[in-house]
Amino acid sequence: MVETEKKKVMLSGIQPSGDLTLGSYLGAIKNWVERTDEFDNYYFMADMHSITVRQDPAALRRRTLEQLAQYIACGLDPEKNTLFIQSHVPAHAELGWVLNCYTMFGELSRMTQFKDKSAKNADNINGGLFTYPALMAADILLYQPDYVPVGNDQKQHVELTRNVAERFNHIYGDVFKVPEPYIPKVGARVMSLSDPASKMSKSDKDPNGSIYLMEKPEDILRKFKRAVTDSDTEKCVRYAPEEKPGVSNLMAIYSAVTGKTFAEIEAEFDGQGYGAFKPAVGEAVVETLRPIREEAGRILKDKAYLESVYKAGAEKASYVANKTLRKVYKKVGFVAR
Ligand code: ATP
Ligand code: LTN
Repeated sequence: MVETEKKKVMLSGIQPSGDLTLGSYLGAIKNWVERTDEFDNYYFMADMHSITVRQDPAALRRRTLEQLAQYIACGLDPEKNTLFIQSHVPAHAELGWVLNCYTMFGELSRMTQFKDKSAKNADNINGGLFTYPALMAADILLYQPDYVPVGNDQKQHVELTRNVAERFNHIYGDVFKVPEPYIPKVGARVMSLSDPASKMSKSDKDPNGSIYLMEKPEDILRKFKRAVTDSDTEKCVRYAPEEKPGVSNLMAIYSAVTGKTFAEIEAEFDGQGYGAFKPAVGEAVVETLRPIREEAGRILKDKAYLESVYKAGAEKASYVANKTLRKVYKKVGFVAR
């Protein structure tokens, strides 16, 4: 017990806005799993964030539970990681409101995700989409984490969180720990199979670009066979992200799932064209995802187990979050309940 208290705190979340992809796994969840014992961990389904874009209610509920089952199937042990659903911990909404009042209109206007998402959803540029980073700051600051592992696209939100925390601390004293973003190595950026210039993403309109964790092996193999490679003349398997982004992305995926280095991969496919390489990557990915898909399927059928995990997670998370919230309420001048 004493030992866990000394561990540094790590926290992150993913929106259940689409089915998790190979990118979510290699870029985020796999790293979380590897750091389980080193940190005191909080990982959540950011369902409150996902309604900033219109969702089908039944699909949102299904994806939230599937995401939890997939977290566990990927190796996140609920005994060692606090896994919870954001909307089950009311302190997120409560601190979110307070932090809205300490986040500037100008700061929010500069967020690139807001600009991107408002361009994509021109008919629904709602207040939540605009103030989303204040809720994200609350998600983070409630747990006083040391590190927040996120992809590059979320770095700006973590910087904003730091600014809000510093502003608040400057007025009221040391209330929040100012967290560091924890950005994975460049190699962890998995690109779309149909467009190697853009990130593999769970809300991509083109289903051929993304590999989903729950996808059938034959579909995975088909997508890898059809993956865009490069139109250079040499047609050999060589790691060169600038010149050969398609092949380099496939090499990065192959390396991540087999543990082989780029030199080993180049040697393995020396003298062979892309025709041998692409199915080999597909097979390796199928074998990596097979146990995850099977385990997630089993967990999903056990509704009582899933419920026990998210209830225990919400309870543990609420305990920690409410401590911070009480401090904040007192500092800003609310009368104690
Ligand atoms: P959306 O399409 O809904 O915006 P997304 O698929 O781009 O979502 P996020 O939910 O923004 O993914 O990402 C959750 C976390 O997963 C990020 O912090 C990021 O680290 C990681 N991640 C997602 N996609 C990739 C990818 N293709 N490569 C590496 N990491 C990724
Ligand atoms: N905004 C993030 C998801 C997210 C998050 C967080 C990540 C919501 N709250 C707190 C880290 C910490 C996204 O869209 N990927």
